[in-house]
Amino acid sequence: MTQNPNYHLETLAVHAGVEPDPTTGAVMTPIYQTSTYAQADVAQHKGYDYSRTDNPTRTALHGALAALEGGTYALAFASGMAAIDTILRLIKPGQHVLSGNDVYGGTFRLFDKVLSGLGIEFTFADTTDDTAVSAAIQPNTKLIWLETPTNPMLRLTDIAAIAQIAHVAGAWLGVDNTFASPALQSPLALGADFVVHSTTKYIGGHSDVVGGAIVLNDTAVYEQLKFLQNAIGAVPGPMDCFLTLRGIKTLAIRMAQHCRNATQVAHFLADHPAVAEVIYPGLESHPQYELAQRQMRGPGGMISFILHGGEKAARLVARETKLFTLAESLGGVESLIELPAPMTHASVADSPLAIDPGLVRVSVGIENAQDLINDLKQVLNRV
Ligand code: P1T
Repeated sequence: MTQNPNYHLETLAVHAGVEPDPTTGAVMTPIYQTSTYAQADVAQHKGYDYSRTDNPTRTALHGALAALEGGTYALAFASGMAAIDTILRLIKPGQHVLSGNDVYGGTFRLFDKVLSGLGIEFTFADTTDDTAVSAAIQPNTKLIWLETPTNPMLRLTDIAAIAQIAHVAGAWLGVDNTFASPALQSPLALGADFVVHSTTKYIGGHSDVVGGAIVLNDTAVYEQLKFLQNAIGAVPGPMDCFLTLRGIKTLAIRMAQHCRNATQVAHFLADHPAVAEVIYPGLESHPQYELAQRQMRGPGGMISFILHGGEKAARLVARETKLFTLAESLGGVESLIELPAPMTHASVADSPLAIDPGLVRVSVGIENAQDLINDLKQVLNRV
């Protein structure tokens, strides 16, 4: 069923990649908790041989991820960072990567502190501005890298427009689709060459597993990435693949509830006198509201906001909510709250990408919206 292009996302999320187990008929793909596989003869084996190279639970996950993103191939990794790092292994010393200037702190750290030292050139530019992207292209630009919406400023980039700029320049476009999830945005259909996810977030959806994914269409590049996946070895274990597959089944209904709840929470925040600014792609006040309507199938579950009381008030709010847990990460069923500057984005602190220390980021979960609003209200009324 994985190959049927007529199924909708809700159906793909439940079925794609998962076939009844050939030996037992088990409806859910088993956790093939094995490192190795018996072979019939020496060096003539077809099929599975070693679980770094492949594992049936991972194969099922690959099928599900490819189908969700409308791609031909998917590869799963031990983390989102491992997925991003593996794509960057396609870039050679002396080549140039043009990255968005508002990306996850860990992505910036990988580019700036690890890969720059290996001779890859990086420029950080505002990908929300086509002119700035065109101006930053160099003759050796091989990859444009962006997040949309970005973490944590929730800025949007017009994927189709940047894909065109990338392809005219002979470069690839990689899009980190973690914040939107495949339920809300399809970068490959808009011209991206790679889609990446931290499956730790909405795809896994339950804050119980760390993982990453790459989805793409090009067969030759897939073969290179598959080689790199095995050669580097940052693969997820079978249990992690199982948990991610299990999470995927409810992706569509979870995302619908994340969007509904976040919309209500964003409106509440926008109306509260303690709040100076709310950033949410579903609010008409978002500077790229029109692009959000055009490019995304929903505004998502992430909201960032700034309080009139600045950093002190932000720290109080982050500490004193009850339902919103003070924690890094996002995209799980439970609501989380954090301050990006000292937490998830500490690694950009002394760079041009530094985040306002008073910015609060919330990942709105699937609880009851009024309960979430009441929780924020009890603390906002005190700042
Ligand atoms: O944590 P990991 O699975 O390795 O994924 C890294 C990553 C990649 N891309 C985006 C957009 C991300 O947000 C992340 C991880 N982000 C957090 C842990 C966070 O709290 O923002």
